[in-house]
Amino acid sequence: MKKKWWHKKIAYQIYPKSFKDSNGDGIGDIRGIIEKLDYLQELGIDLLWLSPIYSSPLADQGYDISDYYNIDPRFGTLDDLQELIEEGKKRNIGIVMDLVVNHCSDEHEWFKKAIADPDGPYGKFFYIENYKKGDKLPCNWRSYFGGSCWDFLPGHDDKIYLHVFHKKQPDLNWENPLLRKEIYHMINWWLDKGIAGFRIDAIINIKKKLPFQDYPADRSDGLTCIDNMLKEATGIGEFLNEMADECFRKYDAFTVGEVFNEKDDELPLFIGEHGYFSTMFDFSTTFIDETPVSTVEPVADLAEKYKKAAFASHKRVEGIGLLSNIIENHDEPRGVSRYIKPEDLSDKSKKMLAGIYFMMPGIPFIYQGQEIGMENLSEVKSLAELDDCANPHVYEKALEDGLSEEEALKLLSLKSRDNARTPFQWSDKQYAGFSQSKPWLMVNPKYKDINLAAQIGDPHSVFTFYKQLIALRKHTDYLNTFVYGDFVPYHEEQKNLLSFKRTGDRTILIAANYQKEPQMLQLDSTIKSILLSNRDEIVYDDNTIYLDGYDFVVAELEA
Ligand code: TEU
Ligand code: CA
Repeated sequence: MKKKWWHKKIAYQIYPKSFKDSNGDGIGDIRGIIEKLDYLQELGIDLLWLSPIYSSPLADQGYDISDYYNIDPRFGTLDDLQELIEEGKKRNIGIVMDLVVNHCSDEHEWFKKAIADPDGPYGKFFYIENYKKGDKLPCNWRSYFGGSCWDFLPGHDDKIYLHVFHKKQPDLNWENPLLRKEIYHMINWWLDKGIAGFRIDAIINIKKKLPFQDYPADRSDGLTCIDNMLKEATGIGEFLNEMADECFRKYDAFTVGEVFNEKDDELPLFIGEHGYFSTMFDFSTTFIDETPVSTVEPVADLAEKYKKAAFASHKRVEGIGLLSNIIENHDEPRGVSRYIKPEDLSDKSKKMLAGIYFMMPGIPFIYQGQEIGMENLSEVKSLAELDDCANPHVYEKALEDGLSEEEALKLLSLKSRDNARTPFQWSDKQYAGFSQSKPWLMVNPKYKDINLAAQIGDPHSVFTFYKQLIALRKHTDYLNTFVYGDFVPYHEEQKNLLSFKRTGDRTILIAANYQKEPQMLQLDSTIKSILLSNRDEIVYDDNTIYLDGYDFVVAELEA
């Protein structure tokens, strides 16, 4: 693999609204991020992805942008952002902005102009169709947030527009070269400010299968999941390649795509040496608990499913490119609550999960609060307690699938995107030290036990373990092996054991006992030294490691 500057980086995702509030209005902001840059440097991260902070009505928390060239006043100003970029540079931290270009806000001036003159140039920036009440809709696609993806164009009873997400997020028409030109101009304007690159939102949706057509209904609402359309849409590569040529490649920018549903033969095009993106997220483990019918039942064989998914996706890209590894993000529940059985959740098992995904090939991304082991909400009392625009759909579908109201709320405590969006737990002080006043979203009541202040000086804390993981990955003796070494699954068939080698300049064994019962791992070469573990003393001899429940170990082997 040809070496690129970002291969060895460690990234951290900030959800600005919930990270740190600097001015006491209950909303996190850019100055709050600046305050915490030293903290992020201490942790050891190199890239900082900010979820959107552009001007926005916040219908989908900033993923609905009304001005791509400005910062929402709730988050700060362009000057604040410039300061963040400069202060980041001083600490070798590159800022990665969120690029949301499948759609904009219905309050963006393009959409306002389209409403004023649907047949004019800005009408063609969107998907607008003629429609009269009672007609058949152009297609039966279900919006990701529930309901039809068509709504009346405001002020027009004879025209509708497409939105695959929220109705305040009209889809941009990428078939229109004028729209694409505007987008590329905007991207370069940001790159000229000195940012390191972009995380690219929902990008797979920019190519629609046209003309619009129905797909078989998959629920009683008569609608169809957008995936059914995406499977048949071809030609996205022309847009992505053009964007890479016009923008990213000129700046050697770092880009990470939020890509789903890609086909095997497209992988080199997406993340190969001359790919559209530097990398893309590995979402494979987020599918292991996905069920067509809503359920609050725990997943059977969690550890085995996790192993299969993660191993397969890294094998799939071997020799092609690097994935970006996550256990959670702002759209997913907390990884520790999801991938560890509730009865087994402890600092030790949290460290094990961290160790596994960190030592796989790829670029590790830490989502804010993950490094202190933040967990899901234990209970949700009512929908009103939460915020996310995706919740009502999850709740209604649960009821439709036969769950009781109580179970539907339980499902939200397991699945809602708000689990990851509660304020960062800085301390056990009021509002978890996030703000001087009541935060926009409730603080997770677990903050008294789980907070940074309690962990920062503790050699056994989850936080300290993350620091150690980062330091180990960056250690000059091992860096090359962790970044470029082969990924060799080891005793893959041994149940609830997740073990692999990374081989290159060095031979490194990673082993995790993903269950509470002890188990042994046979060795085929002797251990030279233990590089890291989540237990004071790992027990081993020349042939065997004796793993206790949830033990995690990284060891250098004799080659
Ligand atoms: O997410 C895109 C996406 O496809 C999903 O993960 C989506 O969040 C989920 O299906 C909704 O329940 C991105 C962003 O990460 C997400 O926060 C935004 O809501 C979405 O795009 C729209 O911009
Ligand atoms: Ca604020």
